[in-house]
Amino acid sequence: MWWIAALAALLAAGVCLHYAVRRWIRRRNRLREERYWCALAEAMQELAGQDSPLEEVRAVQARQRDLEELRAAGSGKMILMLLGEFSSGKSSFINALLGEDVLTTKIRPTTAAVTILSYTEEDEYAVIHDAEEGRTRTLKLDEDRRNIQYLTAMTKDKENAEALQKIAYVELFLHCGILRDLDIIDTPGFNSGYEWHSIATRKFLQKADVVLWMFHAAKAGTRTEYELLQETGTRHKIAIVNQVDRIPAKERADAYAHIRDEIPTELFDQIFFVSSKKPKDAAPSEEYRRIAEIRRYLMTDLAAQKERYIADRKGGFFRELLTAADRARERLLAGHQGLDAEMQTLLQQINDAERHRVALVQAVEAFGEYRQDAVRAALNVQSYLLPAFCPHGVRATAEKLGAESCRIAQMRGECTRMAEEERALHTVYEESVAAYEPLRRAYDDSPISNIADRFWNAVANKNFTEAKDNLDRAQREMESAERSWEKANREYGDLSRLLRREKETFHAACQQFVRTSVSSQLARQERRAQELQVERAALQKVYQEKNSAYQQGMFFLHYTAALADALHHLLRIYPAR
Ligand SMILES: Nc1nc2c(ncn2[C@@H]2O[C@H](COP(=O)(O)OP(=O)(O)OP(=O)(O)O)[C@@H](O)[C@H]2O)c(=O)[nH]1
Ligand SMILES: [Mg+2]
Repeated sequence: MWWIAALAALLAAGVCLHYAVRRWIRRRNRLREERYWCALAEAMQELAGQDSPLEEVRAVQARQRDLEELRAAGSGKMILMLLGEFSSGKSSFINALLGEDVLTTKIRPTTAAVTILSYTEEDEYAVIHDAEEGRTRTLKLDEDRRNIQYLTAMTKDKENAEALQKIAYVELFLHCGILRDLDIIDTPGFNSGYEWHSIATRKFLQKADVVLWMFHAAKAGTRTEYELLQETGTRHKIAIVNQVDRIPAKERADAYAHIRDEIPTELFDQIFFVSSKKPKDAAPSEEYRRIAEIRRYLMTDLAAQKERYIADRKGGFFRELLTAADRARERLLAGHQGLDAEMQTLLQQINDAERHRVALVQAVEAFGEYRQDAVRAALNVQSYLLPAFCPHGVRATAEKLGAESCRIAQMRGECTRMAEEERALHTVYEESVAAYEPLRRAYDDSPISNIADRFWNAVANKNFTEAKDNLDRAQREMESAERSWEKANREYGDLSRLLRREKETFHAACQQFVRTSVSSQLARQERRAQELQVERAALQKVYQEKNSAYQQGMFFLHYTAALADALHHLLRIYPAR
């Protein structure tokens, strides 16, 4: 027997271990999930905080709201939403589900605001969400919950009707046990004649895990807003045919078959025939008791399915978001490479423009110096031109004649003095002989030395007449030389004036050259340098724009990478189906 006990103990230990391991895995997954959800939410928030010109990035940003809703859905209870025509019995069904008359039910359109029923341990209260500016008010509920009626149901009171119109939705926090595991949303009926009811209903459709579509047994074939079912993200859709107690008992089987034909059963996962009205004096009918069955079904089977629904939804959502993030990353990377190349080109252009500009500025400065040099050089040219303009022979002759003229003038004075002393020549003979040598030397180079020689020969021969003749000839020669000198001097003066004029003309031409040709060239270069500076500034502006787009791209790349990383981890926990 001992081995049976040992086997049982082993089995029990194995089961315990199995559950312990499962618990540990779940706990670890929960912790990991929490970590990656945080990383995901943070990356999403960063991404959503910046405008992007890229459609792919905007597609990722657009999923932020879905992400928040899914996160909230993951942590919350199962959400049950009731939809259907007005007076089909939605509020009555909820009351039957709760086992208490909480909501107002009337024969005419009644529910006036989307009403969310949730659980509270504390005193019961209502939170009213106003349509305008998203304001909320909290209101404690009366003992008998009478004020629920004024918050959610239409009355004949016009003032109250107007006040109700300003309410977006109402949350009721109640003590009802079923609400521990389930949030229930009651909605105003379709075709109540109030457009805002449909608008409010649509808002909450995405949140519901299960939709109960309420049909009035007597009007089940009425055309209704089935297209709403397409709008919902709900996993489970149940058709409830209510008020079957209105059909005589013996006709019910036929009526059910007829109703099944009338309503599009393919749109629903299940169909239930119920009565939400508890008979006052008789025992609860089978159809009324069916509501308790539905409650059990909701609380057990569907609640168990909910985790799977949410896991599927998460997996699907993560996969979609990852695809969107990958697309955005691809686009960003492509743009990034393009921008990188553009920026390199721009940088090259900016540097080229700057190099070109600096070169021009240096050239202009150098040219400024060169200009002065050029003027100086141009003016210096005159000193070279002057001798070029002056025929060498004329000048040399003129200079020589000038020198001769001086010497002849001296000789002439000497000869005059000698002629005056003619009579006493014999007494001055000795002196004349003494004077002969220096005079002869002086006249050696002179063209009139022959005359002088002859003069001195005549003096030596005491032939004073011949000496006188020679002296006269010498004088004539000197006069002729003087005339030649004057002529040469005049020519030289004319030449000088001509040169001066040439010099002035040349100087003016130089100035003109500097003013027009050089200056305009310099001005052109200066202008081009300024243009280059403007071009460079424009290029720099474009570069800055590109750079900020590049930085923004880097920012998006960083956060889409963080997003993808978190999504990869989350997809390991919630594999997409
Ligand atoms: N006989 C019978 N009457 C019902 C049943 N369910 C609801 N009623 C009545 O039908 C009327 C409308 O019920 P409600 O619960 O207010 O209907 P509703 O769908 O919430 O209507 P709205 O809020 O206007 O959209 C009320 O007078 C209810 O008493 C039912 O199963 N049998
Ligand atoms: Mg109602």
